[in-house]
Amino acid sequence: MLTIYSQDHQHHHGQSEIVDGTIQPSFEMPRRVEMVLDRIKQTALGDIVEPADYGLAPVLRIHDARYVNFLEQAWPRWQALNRCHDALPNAWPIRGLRSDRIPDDIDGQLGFYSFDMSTPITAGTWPAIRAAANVALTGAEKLVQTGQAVFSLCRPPGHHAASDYMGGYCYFNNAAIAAQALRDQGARRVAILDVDYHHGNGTQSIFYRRNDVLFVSLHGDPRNEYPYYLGYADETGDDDGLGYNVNYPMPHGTDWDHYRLALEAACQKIRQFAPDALIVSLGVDTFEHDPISQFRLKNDHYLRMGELIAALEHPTLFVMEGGYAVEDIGINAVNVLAGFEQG
Ligand code: OKP
Ligand code: ZN
Repeated sequence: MLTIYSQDHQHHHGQSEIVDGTIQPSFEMPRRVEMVLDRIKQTALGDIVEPADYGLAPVLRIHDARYVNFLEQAWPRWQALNRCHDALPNAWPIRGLRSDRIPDDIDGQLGFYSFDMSTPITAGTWPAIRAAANVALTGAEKLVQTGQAVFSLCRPPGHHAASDYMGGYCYFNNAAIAAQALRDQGARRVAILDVDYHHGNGTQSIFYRRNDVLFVSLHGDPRNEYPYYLGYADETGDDDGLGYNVNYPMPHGTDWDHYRLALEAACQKIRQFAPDALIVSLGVDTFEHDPISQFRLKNDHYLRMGELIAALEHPTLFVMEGGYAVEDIGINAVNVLAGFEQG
């Protein structure tokens, strides 16, 4: 399988996040994708190529122009204030506060364009998120050209980012940008299967009123798992999109036997939709030893996951999302891809 990778992700390295009420080093670190890249080379999965540059036009098909401009300008504005740590928000426009006015102040804007404080903006964030979008877009283009499955090794991840807000380590929604690019290149229907441990709230929000992009997600139940405020089974889409959003929330402790049943049901929904292309938001934080997650999948289960996805027989683009058990992230991610190729 062809892999798309850019080393520009290395410039994005957030210093810290809040865990248990205290400041900790961020779980979302450059080594994550370097481990995946090493495993691809070790197992000779296939060629690794750099992305092309598509500019901002395909990003703006998904993201609000003011949000994109904010992301581009945030670091220089922060720096102009002589602030030397990562830019982080500290206030948000929740219930009863005004969200129809965008403040001028950088701190006000950081909160306006985010839903949590796990998306630090650093000196290298803008080039890294542009590269990640290009990695996804190059994957989409190669898929169209060859009809063969492609792996877009994106970092930072994307599925928590909506049209105009960041959160959960995500800035641009790489999978959504790729899905829209596939639509714009002639795919009539695109399905997105999100197997990351966390609900893909951003992807769901982006396509919630559309029937041309089916969103199917398997994840920790938002009753007791991040991102908490979206991902319930009764979220089935609105307007034209009614019936084109499918959530499978599962409890802490979910093992492969349970997970597999949900994945088979998810695959059945995708089969019925008969998409021209499938995008897999590939997070491997469902792993038993993931430090921030509560499912119990083991290394070999990722091979089975790949086989089940392959059985759909759709042109498939894999887009990297989460996975924080760094020593195993390469094994687990590449197991999905190898299982897919053998399946
Ligand atoms: C990103 B992706 C958990 C705190 C949650 C943010 C998690 C973002 C996950 N104790 N912090 O979906 O892997
Ligand atoms: Zn996740």
